[in-house]
Amino acid sequence: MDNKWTKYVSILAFAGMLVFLFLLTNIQAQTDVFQETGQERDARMEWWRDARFGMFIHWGLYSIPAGEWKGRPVRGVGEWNMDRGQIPIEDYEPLKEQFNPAMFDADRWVRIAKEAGMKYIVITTKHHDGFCLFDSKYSDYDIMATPFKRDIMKELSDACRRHGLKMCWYHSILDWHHPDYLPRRGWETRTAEGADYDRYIDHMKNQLTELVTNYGEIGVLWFDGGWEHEAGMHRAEEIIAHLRNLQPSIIINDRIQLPQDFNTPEQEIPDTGIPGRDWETCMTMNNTWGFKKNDHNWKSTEDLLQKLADIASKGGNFLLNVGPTAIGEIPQPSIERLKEMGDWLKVNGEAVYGTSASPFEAPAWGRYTQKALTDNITRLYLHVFDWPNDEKLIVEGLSNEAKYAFFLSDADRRQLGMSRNGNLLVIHVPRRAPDAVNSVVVLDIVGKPGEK
Ligand code: FHN
Repeated sequence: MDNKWTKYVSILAFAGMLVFLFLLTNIQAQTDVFQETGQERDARMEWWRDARFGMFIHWGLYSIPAGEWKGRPVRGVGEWNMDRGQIPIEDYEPLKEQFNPAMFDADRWVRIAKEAGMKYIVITTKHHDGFCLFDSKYSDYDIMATPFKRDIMKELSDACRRHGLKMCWYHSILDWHHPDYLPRRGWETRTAEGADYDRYIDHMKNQLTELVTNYGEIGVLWFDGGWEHEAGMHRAEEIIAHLRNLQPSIIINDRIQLPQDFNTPEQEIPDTGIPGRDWETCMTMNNTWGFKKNDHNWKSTEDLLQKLADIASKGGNFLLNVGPTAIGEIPQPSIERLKEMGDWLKVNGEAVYGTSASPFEAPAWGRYTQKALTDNITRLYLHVFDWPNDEKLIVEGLSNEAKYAFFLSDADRRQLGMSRNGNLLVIHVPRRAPDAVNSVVVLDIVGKPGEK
């Protein structure tokens, strides 16, 4: 080889080495976050596991038509108004000029959540209609394009911090508005020509970067609408590594087509929880996520409280939705239910927060949760929905020594009498239930349930 060639080869080799080193450090940075130990993961998940109860907020332009279009009802959930009503972008987009929620008060919303006993708030930064509730330099279809012109995410995240709740972002991958998002809706006339899904992912990544860098610490990135493509098309690994590099403590759900930190059953409570996985049931209080003026099918507080206990007894979290109106108010029926849930939790929260799944199958009268008090004492919480009419509350299959039982609502912790027959423990309770919905009896036992 002459001198000229040797020079070229060494320059090439050197450049190759630089590229290799660059890739290596980048891959290293991206994979580091996945290499956490079980202990590190537990530490990262701790606040979320303890929290058990959070508020979901679906809010956007769809709160203006509120389940109708041009005076006609639109079927389905409110936030799907654009799709279900087959409303072309040029008709739907001008809603942004009407979005002016004069009654929006971030502190009031956060206080409602806090008083309800909720520990975190997950809000739609962008839903499937593509409208962004935050100030994004990558979109003109955002809150700054409305007469309101206030960054709602900023106000809410500041308020959450002031009141000690975790701020979390819902973000829709599905986007009916962005020109590069594919596929088009079946009913649309927009052409798909020139659209480029990969370019859409660049855009999504830019917006996610804004969301995790401009608003302080974010608890959860709650993806949704990933079902139209596989993880590879979403560049899910790259997106996740990017988010985790920017906020190493962030918790990510399973809806970008990769399992990540927790599962998200929707409108249902899995029969036996999800063994081996963290999970969170999200649920509406009526039939819609986004506000619909004619949806009055509210679940009762009793139902919601028993669902909360059921979920906790299976080791999950409850993310309960509110759909504020166009002027920025959480509907009154939601406020009432949340207040009542909060009242119950003020007395009985210990039986929910920081507990783990029941060691036993659900008894006929209700549910169990549990907590290790010391190495040697386990506290069982007996959530009694159906009060016994013979003054005997039966705990079946308990081989451990029972130390002490009392009502969680009893500040004096007066001991309830107990008797046993083998593995059957009888707790002697008064004729009337202390709480009509869920009376919690605390039962301290020796060892872990099932140990003698
Ligand atoms: O399509 C959405 C729906 O509008 C809502 O946001 C729920 C909440 O979990 N998620 C999607 C359906 O899975």
